[in-house]
Amino acid sequence: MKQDRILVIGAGGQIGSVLVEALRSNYGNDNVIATDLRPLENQSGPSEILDALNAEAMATVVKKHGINQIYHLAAILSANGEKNPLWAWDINMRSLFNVLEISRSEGIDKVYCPSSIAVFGQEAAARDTPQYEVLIPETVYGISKVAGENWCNYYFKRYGLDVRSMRYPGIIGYQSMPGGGTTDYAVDIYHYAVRGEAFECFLKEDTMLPMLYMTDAIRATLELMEAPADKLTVRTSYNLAGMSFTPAEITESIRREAPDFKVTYKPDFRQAIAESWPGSIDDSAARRDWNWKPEFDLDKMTRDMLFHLGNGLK
Ligand code: NAD
Ligand code: AKB
Repeated sequence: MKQDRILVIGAGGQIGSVLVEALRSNYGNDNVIATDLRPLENQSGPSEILDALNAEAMATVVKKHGINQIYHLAAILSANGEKNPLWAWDINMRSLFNVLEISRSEGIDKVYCPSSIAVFGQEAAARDTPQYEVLIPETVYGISKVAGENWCNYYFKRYGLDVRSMRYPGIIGYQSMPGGGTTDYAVDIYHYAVRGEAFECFLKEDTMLPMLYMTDAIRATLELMEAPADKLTVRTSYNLAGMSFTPAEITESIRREAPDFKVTYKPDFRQAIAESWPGSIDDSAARRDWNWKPEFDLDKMTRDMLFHLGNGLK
């Protein structure tokens, strides 16, 4: 059987840094090439600096390493994107076009390009948002993800490129820090809790958002990528859900372990972004097609986060 050779683009980010290690334990350290704009440290396998906007450099890395699968994780997220919309659009779209075109021309077997719950806007159902829903996002990030999903679907239908995608909710993990999104507060809050510091939340206490623990997100990614192609009925991007909670609820969950933890609320521009997103997601298509099932709820995640960040608080 052919040995898979995997290129990860944007490998230094919140998800990439964890996914690379998971891929290396499945496929072998030397078979996963981690790349990012910035130098990657503490690597257990090969890594390179690669600007995803540089098509020629990307093609060279693909050929040099005999790559047959690409995970494209480089992107500008929701909050950072709103600070400079045309810059965010350019990076998110141009990097995706490079990945899709090189994958097509180099005969790549499988491509992974994640999307986000940011594809939804105010017109979408606010609870249990269905797989096929009106998509009118209110951030440039969301617009780029809607366009990206459709381009992935186009390359699948037109060229037979096996592109797979899921709409991650906010991802929470102890291994890495988030990179400029609206759900970042739900990672930061744990770091403040283990340091015994009060936390100022940039969202209102009752703002419910869909979230997913990193352990589940990595497993979902690997499961989707390993699923038989003929089982996949969604080639734009699968809805994915883990849990939903508000800042008040995550605070209560942390207080069950650290009763003195203090949180205040000072909503900023990210409140409007959060309010344009659904509070919960219907992921029945993912459950049906590739047996998706999350394992972590809020309290289980809290215990695991506090254990890893602070070795438990009690
Ligand atoms: P991140 O911001 O933490 O990491 C992105 C990485 O891409 C960074 O290391 C950055 O240096 C790199 N990068 C940026 N521009 C680049 C370029 N031109 N060339 C090469 N690398 C470049 O993002 P993340 O949270 O790890 O997200 C990964 C993917 O998952 C993105 O597509 C994101 O939209 C999606 N996603 C993430 C979340 C989440 O909560 N983290 C939720 C939904 C979707
Ligand atoms: C963000 O907040 O921008 C990301 C996402 C949900 O896509 N975490």
